[in-house]
Amino acid sequence: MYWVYYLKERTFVMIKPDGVSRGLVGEIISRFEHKGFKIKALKMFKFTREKAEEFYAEHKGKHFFDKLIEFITSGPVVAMILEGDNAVETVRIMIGPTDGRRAPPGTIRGDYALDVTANVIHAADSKEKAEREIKIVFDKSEILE
Ligand code: D4T
Repeated sequence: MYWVYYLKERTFVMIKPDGVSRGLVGEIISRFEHKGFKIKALKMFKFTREKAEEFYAEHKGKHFFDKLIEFITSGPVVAMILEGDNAVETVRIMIGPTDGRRAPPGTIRGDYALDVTANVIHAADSKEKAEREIKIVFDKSEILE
């Protein structure tokens, strides 16, 4: 018997409206599954303006805030909770830097994004943010133990 031990860290990931409309949902989820993450929750929904402003509250007042809210409410998103060793940092490495034009090939943004707003995917950048975002998007009953 071979046992794999890992720390059960979880993170919040969201495929943005451009990723959904371009048909990248399956491809992106596959990457995370192939890497070894377990999906603990998954749903497709459309942000209301109010929820979007709550989700991105830390960016309120920044020059790109209105554009960001317009974009994230423009169509459905696919949100998920991924669990695995070092999930927060490893998923951030897999998605690449914010600006798709500068993201290295092999990262999700590097392979699929050519913009800084429409950049296909979001992932929490700390454990605290992951828990905050999970609370905003998921009901407890939607999350596997
Ligand atoms: P997210 O939160 O989507 O994973 O992005 P990052 O963590 O990589 O980047 P961020 O918090 O700096 O930005 C949040 C969100 O705003 C959009 N954005 C950002 C934008 O439209 N214009 C900009 O100039 C910046 C910096 C993209 C992601």
